[in-house]
Amino acid sequence: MMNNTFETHKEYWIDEYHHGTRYGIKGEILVQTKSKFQEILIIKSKFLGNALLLNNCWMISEKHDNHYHECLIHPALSSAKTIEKILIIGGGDGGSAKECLKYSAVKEIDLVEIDELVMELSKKYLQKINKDIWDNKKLNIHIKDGIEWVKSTEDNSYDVVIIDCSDPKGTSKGLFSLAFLKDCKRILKYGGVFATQSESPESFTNEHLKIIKNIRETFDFADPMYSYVPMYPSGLWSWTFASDNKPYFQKPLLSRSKRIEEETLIWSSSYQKGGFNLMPSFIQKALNQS
Ligand code: SPD
Repeated sequence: MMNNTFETHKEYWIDEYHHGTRYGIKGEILVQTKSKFQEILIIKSKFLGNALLLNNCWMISEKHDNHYHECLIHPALSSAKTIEKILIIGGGDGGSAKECLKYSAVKEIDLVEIDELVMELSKKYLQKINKDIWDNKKLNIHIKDGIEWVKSTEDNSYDVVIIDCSDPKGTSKGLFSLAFLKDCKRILKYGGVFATQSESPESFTNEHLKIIKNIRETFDFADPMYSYVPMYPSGLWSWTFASDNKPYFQKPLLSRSKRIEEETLIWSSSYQKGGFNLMPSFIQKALNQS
């Protein structure tokens, strides 16, 4: 939320308000507009680079691109049985697709983003995040509703399904529902991995618990991995991975992870092992009770 009046080239504190606490970044406003779906604000900050706020919630900054996208993508892509065909729902800033394209075994990515304006503005203002992905022949962009996309997709279509969305309200709410998760399971191939951002155990406790419960109800195996994205409420964040038959996501394949680790800033297979073991005790207890 912007708590000052707009003036070009001037810096303001832009805050996400949550439970009476402010999570703010100081910066110059580059874009302030509204799409068919949401309010969009892009700022330029000295420390975090350009940063995107949707409906008053921080989404990403150039500085935290790796903190968020590496943790969403690499546990899934380094471990699924095959990784030829990937589906990304959301991810209009391009950060998730960029991480997927680091794997030479990936042949095709369907990126399904509902808000064309977020993607267009990300192309212009978040180039450090999406780099040169837009011309990559492996990337198919679909400006469509992700829920409808999975509903109309044939069984066993994808090796990995990634949900890179905002918090579970508004257009993103349905991306955490049981009906949607069931479709995700149905469209995954044998040995496939599902991955979603799953909120903060600290600042979105109820949402976090509900997401894990729904995913565990849908798939044979599901676990959250924890790490930090300093710009998000509380800084502590989670990503939940799921698969059937075996918890594939727990074991990165050395043949893939070795090369990817050369390029990452945050993720590595040993970091991931720690992240899966970082579940706060109160979350563990709450999950055991239900
Ligand atoms: N509260 C922030 C949750 C945002 C998760 N998605 C960010 C999108 C980055 N591609």
